[in-house]
Amino acid sequence: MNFLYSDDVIIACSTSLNGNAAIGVIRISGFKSLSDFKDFFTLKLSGPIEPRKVYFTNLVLQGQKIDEVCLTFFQAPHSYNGENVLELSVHGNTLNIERILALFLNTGLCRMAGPGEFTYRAVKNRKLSLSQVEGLDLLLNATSGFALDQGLSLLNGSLFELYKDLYHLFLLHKASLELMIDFSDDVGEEAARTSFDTTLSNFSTKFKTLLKRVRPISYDLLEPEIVLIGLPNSGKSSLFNYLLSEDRAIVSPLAGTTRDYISESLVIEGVKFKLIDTAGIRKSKDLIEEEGISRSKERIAKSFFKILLINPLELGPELKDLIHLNPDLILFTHQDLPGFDSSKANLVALYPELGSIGAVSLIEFSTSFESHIESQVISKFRELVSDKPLLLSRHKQLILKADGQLSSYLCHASQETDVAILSHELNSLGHCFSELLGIVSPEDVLNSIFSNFCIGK
Ligand SMILES: Nc1nc2c(ncn2[C@@H]2O[C@H](COP(=O)(O)OP(=O)(O)O)[C@@H](O)[C@H]2O)c(=O)[nH]1
Ligand SMILES: [Mg+2]
Repeated sequence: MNFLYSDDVIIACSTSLNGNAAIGVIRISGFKSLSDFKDFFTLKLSGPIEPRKVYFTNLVLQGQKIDEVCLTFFQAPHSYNGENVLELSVHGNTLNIERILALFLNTGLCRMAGPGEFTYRAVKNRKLSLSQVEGLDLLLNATSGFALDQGLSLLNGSLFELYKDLYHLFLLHKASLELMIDFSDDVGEEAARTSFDTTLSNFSTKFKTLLKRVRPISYDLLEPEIVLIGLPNSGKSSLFNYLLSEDRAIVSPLAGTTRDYISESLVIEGVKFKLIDTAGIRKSKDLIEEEGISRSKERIAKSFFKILLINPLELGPELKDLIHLNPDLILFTHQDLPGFDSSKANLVALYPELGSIGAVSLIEFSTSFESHIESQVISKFRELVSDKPLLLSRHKQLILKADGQLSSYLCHASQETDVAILSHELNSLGHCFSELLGIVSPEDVLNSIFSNFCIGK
């Protein structure tokens, strides 16, 4: 990432430039003195400007008024990122915002910020830890109220406090181990051992509350996916289009029409899901279709809600595998066609489990069907998020790694292992927590987080 170590003056619009709005926020960060910008405002910036106070002023270029703006100065180190920051609320027409940005850029006083560069400086100046930045990223890109809450909780709320408390308990235990190694003679062996046991128990009890929030499930609740699966011609693309209220996927009686998966957003009760139409699963000699089928299988494994569509009039040997994927909902299509009832009865006789998994026959796509599907999806989602599982995979992985290391440490601690080994084990555990809190931040982690950020944040 090219901006990681630069500290020149940056500018960006921090609101969206995707359409006109009432107000646009432009921020300039990293300048030495506010008076560098004195020629741009009718307000006297060379005089005393009170930090954090909003001033109404005119933005001017060579005496000509460009816009009326609200100006706020955040003085270092009491700003979002610890630098001097000038924040302007300007009229939110994108043309106006771009004109103002160009005006500042043309003077050479600043350059355009990279994605996340303001926030990176907050990390550099120790205003935010890496895990807080991840919380911010989650907050800004959340697709559900649950993810919004978790982002905020990680940015400056209970989840961040939990991480900090855990790290604090860890450090207390680390100190007690050092006490046992170096000062048992001073405090007495028994007192040192008691302190060691108590601090370890406090730490591991607290750790368990965090561990409970890591689900050993493979699917992603950050961008929850609903996948439509079935043999070719079972009606997947028809249902996909119906749920999206548009002709997005090609519907055709020719088996193998959908050769890759297609995904679109579907909002149900304020939660943004990804609806995925897959290639019908069948043996194919067509290389492209075969690749599509294999990619579809990957999506199926990741998705949190699987809807299996079955046309009892067109069956194939692969249906067995699809039933074994444990779909959340089964829909029988083509009920309007002759022979449906007997074919369905034969199928249910072959697979009795079809009778038990909320299987419904579909006469035609209708709003009641749509709400039936949507209510099943949303109730599963709500149930899964009810115990607030952690969303960020980096955090989940580190907590699971810490769990393995803690188990090994507890085992050594109970066996009166050599203190040098204990100390080594504890350091490995500590490393997991430093990474979790973002005290130690490998550069590839930094890169992957900040590349996700929008410009202006
Ligand atoms: N009669 C009838 N035709 C259907 C029904 N559902 C889908 N079709 C038709 O079946 C064919 C295959 O549907 P499509 O959605 O492309 O299936 P996919 O291969 O699973 O994506 C199309 O001609 C659809 O119009 C249904 O319930 N009844
Ligand atoms: Mg299709």
